[in-house]
Amino acid sequence: MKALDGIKVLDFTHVQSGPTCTQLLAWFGADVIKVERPGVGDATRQQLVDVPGADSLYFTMLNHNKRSIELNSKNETGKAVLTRLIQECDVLVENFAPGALDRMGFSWERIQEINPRIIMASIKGFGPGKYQDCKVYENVAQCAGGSASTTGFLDGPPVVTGAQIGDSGTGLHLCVGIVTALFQREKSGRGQKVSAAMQDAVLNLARVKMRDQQRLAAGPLKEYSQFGEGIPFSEATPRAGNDSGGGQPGRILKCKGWETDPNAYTYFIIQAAVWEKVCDVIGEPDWKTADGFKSPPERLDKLNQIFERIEEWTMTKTKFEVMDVCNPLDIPVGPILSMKEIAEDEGLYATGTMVKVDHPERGEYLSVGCPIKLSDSHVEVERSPLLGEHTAEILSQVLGYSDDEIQDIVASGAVGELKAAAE
Ligand code: CAO
Repeated sequence: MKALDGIKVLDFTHVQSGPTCTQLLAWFGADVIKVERPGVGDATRQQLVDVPGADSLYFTMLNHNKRSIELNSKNETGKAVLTRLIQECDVLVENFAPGALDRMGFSWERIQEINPRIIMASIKGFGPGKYQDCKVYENVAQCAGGSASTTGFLDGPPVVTGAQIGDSGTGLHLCVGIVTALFQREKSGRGQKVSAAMQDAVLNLARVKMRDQQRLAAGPLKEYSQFGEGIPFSEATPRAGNDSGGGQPGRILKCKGWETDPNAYTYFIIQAAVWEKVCDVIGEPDWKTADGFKSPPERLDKLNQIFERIEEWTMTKTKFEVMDVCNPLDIPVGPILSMKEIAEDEGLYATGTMVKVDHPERGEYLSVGCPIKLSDSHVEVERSPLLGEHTAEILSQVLGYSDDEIQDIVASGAVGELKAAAE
C-alpha cells in the first residue's frame, strides 16, 4: 500500500516546476495521468537531447511513475475527454501561462461545476498583482524572489544558484498544498484551489534574508564578513559570499589538490562551542585564551586572518581528510561534492536517493529518486512514459470508453495514434 493509493491526478504540467510536483505525488502512490499535446508532448522531451531520437534526461528525470495520454484540449472531442478526466480525477495540476486554461474553456468555476470535489493546483510566476500575467522561468523567479540579490560576493553582480529553487522549489510547495487540501477534503467533502507563485516560493526559501533586511534597521549585521572588514552596509540585505545564513562564521576553504580540482574545497564553520578544538587542530592553541581571539565578538574583525590560518591547514588535507579529523570533534565541515562524486556514491543508491532506471529508448540512466522517505509507503522509481504510451488504456480503463467510442475519438484528431505500451 502507498500513501496516496486511489488518488487520481490529472497532470496538465510541463517543463520543470509542475512536473516535479506531480512526480512526488506519483512516488507517494497517486495515479498520475500526464496530458500532452498530440505529437508534441511536454517540450522538455526534446530539450537538451543527449541521445538522438530518445526522450531527454530533462524529461525522463522529472516524469517518473506517470502515465501519458495524448489529448488536444482545444479540439471539441478533446474537450469532452478532458471533461471526463476532470470528473474522474481528485486533483488537477497545471502550470500553464496565466489565462491558458481559461482560454481552453476550463476556468476554475467551470472545473468546480464538473467536479466539486476536485483540487485544482496551479503554479504561476507571480501571485495576483502587477506582474500576474507574466510568463516566468526559473532564473526570473530567483531574481524576483530575493535570492539573486542576496547571492554572490559583495564586490560582484547578483548570482543565481544552480539549485532550481524557482521551479523544483515551487513544485515542492505546491505538493504540500495539494496534500493538505486532500486532507481537508476528508472533512469538508469539497475541493479547493491551491496556488503557488514562483516568486513566493523563492522568497519563502530566502526567508532569512528578509530577516536580515529588518535587522539592518537596528544596525550593521555583525555576523556578515563585511562587518569585520569595516565595509559599511547599504539599505538592503547585501550579498554575503559564503557566509552562513545562521550567523555562525563559516567559509569555503581550499583543500589539498585545489590547484587542479575545482571542487577540492571544504565548508568550515567556527561556532563558539568548538573554538578551542579548532585552535588545537590548526596548531594555534594560544588563540583559545588570547585577547582579540578568545570570544566570538572579539574575533569578528579577525575572521579573514583566522580563516586564512585554517585554510593553511585544510590545504594540507583532502576535503575528506578534513572531515575525518573534524567530524569526531564536532567541528562542522562539509566537503564540496561534485555531481560526479555524488553520482558515484554507493550509499545514495542504497537509500534510493540515487537510482538507476531502464528506458526503452535510451537504455539505463541515472536519476535522483524520492528525497522524502516514508516508512510505510515505499517508493519504487519507474521510468517516465513515452508520449501517448497510455492513451488507449486511459480512455478504456480510466474513462470507460468502448472500443467504438475510442475509434471515434481517434478519428476526431483529439488524441494521437494509439500506441502499444512499451516494455
Ligand atoms: N492541447 C492543446 N493545447 C495545449 C495543450 C494541449 N494538450 N497543452 C498546452 N496547450 C496550449 C496552451 O493552451 C497554450 O495555448 P494559448 O497560448 O492559446 O493559451 C499553449 O499551448 C502554450 O502554453 P503556455 O503558454 O503555458 O506555454 P509556453 O511555452 O508559451 O510558456 C511557460 C511556458 C513555462 C513560460 C508558461 O507556461 C508559464 O509561465 N507557466 C507558469 C510558470 C511556470 O511554471 N514556469 C516554470 C516553467 S519551468 O522553467
